[in-house]
Amino acid sequence: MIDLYYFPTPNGHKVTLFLEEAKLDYQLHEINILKGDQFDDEFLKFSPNNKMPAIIDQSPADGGEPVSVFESGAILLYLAEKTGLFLSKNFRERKETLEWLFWQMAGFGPMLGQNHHFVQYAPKKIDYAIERYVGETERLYSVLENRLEDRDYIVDEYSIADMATYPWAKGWEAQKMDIKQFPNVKAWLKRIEKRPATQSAYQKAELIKKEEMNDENKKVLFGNKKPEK
Ligand SMILES: N[C@@H](CCC(=O)N[C@@H](CS)C(=O)NCC(=O)O)C(=O)O
Repeated sequence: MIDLYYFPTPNGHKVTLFLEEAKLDYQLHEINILKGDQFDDEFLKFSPNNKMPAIIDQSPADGGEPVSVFESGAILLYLAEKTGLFLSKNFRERKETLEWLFWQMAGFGPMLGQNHHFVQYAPKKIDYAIERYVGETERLYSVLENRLEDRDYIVDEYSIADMATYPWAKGWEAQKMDIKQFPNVKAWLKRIEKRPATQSAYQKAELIKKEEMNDENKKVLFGNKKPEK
């Protein structure tokens, strides 16, 4: 059994995509990042960066004590190694999957995160920041577009690299991307959307109510502060 500490955001979806594909038994625990659950002492014991997702594997491969994992990329890799799924055992394909997983974790995710921040949430519209992050988003979509030329998935077979990238690319409209410029990405998004496990993962997300962002929860999320009681 896997305990998943989760909120329905792109980084959270990465893990439900895996768990649904692998049909692993798991339980969702809501970490409402708009209300400050990420600062709770109990959560910080296994997720010290005060961010979700995190997991606790109650039956780890070595048969020992439960194992906790934080950071979505580390979680995907942990689950792939636990199950033997979605990470090729072929030496070269495995290397490529990890390259693209790290590309998502170090580039695509963080840059698109800044895009979301400056385009949607920043209290002041800062043209320089918007141009910088929308431009970087466009560059990263072009990299993905080239990679998907003549391929169904990032490393041929559906893998943890796709699971990491899809939930972020799904938000292209809010990121000010013109998807017509990226036909390979558009077809790849459709391909993943159609997978039954993707549909179940996003249905799970619906179980958690996510309110519209207001000034109070912006203070929590962007001020790195536990809300005052
Ligand atoms: N690098 C981390 C990023 C996780 C992350 O940014 N999580 C956000 C939601 S998508 C969060 O929990 N934010 C709470 C906060 O910043 O206080 C990962 O991939 O797991």
